[in-house]
Amino acid sequence: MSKYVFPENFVWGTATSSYQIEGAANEDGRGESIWDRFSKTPGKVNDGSNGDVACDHYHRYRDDVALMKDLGVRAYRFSVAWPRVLPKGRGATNAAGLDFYERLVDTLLAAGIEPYLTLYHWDLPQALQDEGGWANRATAEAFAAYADVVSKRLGDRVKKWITHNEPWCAALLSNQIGIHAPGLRDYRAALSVSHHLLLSHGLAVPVLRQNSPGAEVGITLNFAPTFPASRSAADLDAARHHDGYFNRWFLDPLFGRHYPADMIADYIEAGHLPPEGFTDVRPGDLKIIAAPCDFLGVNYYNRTVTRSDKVPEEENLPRTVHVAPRSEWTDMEWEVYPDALRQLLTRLHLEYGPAKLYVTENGASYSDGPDAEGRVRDERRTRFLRDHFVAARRAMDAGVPLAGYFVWSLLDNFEWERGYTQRFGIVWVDYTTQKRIPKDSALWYRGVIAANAVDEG
Ligand code: GBH
Repeated sequence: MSKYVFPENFVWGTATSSYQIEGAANEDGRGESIWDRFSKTPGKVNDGSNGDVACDHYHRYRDDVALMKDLGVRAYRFSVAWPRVLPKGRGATNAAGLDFYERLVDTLLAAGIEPYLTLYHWDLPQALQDEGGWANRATAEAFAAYADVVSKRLGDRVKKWITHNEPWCAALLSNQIGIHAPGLRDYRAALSVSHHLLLSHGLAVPVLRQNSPGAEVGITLNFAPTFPASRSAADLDAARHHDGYFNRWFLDPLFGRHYPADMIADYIEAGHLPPEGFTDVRPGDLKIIAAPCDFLGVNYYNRTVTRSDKVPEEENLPRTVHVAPRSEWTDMEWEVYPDALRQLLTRLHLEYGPAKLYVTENGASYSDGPDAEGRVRDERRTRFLRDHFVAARRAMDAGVPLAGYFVWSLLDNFEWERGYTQRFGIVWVDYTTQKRIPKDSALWYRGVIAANAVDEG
């Protein structure tokens, strides 16, 4: 058995997001978000649920912070609901909304837990969607103004800022694939959205620096490390495209390059961009987007094995080629593949060189609930986390400047289009009583934090 020791000051944390846990959707002047609208549209969320109550964190935040303190968690990544602060997206601020986040931040600081504040985890004010949402360039300006309001109020106490969570999801999953709010299926518009999200990030960075002196500012991307199913030219090309679609499309402009030329060409060919190319990009935009950041946030859940379906099976290697080595699936039907995290972190370090990285999300959905004694024996989650912590530690051995790790999630919560059917928490939530029960994985995590080390089982 090997022991993996982490550097002193390594940031062990947990993560959540506003719409997934807060509830109190119609209280204290909160405006409507696109997720309220979407989840209340029949057929969009598979159990017909929504975030009206969720984990009732808006009322129970003190208990939830106490829970984290008890686990020894050093940092907490949460998001601010834009429509709580600016119910119409711009203009009049809602004092009660800002007050809530101030109380949360002060409670965290009093508990010795450092807040990592995400400004946008997908709950766009519906009023802005009614004006075209992120497909409308003006939304990027509105975001910078929102960042200004939040950081003016909290910038003296919050010193870690994340502009966006997973712009791939907010752009493509939401506007091309259409399974997240606002639920549109328009590839060209989705690409406009991606640009305006990145632009809004770039516009917000100097605002945050100005209002929060000495703060670290960054962005969180989701990654789908891509493995070709075979060494056939077709599969390699499919992997290139997939990597471009999920990963490079966002990384390249953030790190001072242009949007990837191979992807622009693919999109023009497919009719997703006009023949003139990516016309949303105006002179000066790329410079704004590439504003230097202090860290890159990495959300990692699973890898993707890519196989071209352009080529008939007889002329390629078998479709089943990638099936054999997989060991396990989570309840999301995502493959468990920890080594891809090591490879991903190494690649980001070598190809893009962010000053610092945090794993801002990693975790697993498993349905294990309380047994007769009220104990939640979620060994699979403990194993999942342990193997991913080890993978991250190995990347650090290879020189990756990884500064922290946030487990997704502190609580079971509203898992978007899957409603309450998927449980990612290290703490069980009984949605009838709102009782919380730390699962075995949470108790194990407490031990990891206390020892600042992981034992490989
Ligand atoms: C995160 O998104 C979110 O930030 C968080 O709110 C959410 O609760 C959490 O993860 C759990 O879902 O091609 O089918 O293999 C996850 C983003 C992007 C991860 C797509 C899986 C590949 C799916 N996801 N990705 S698949």
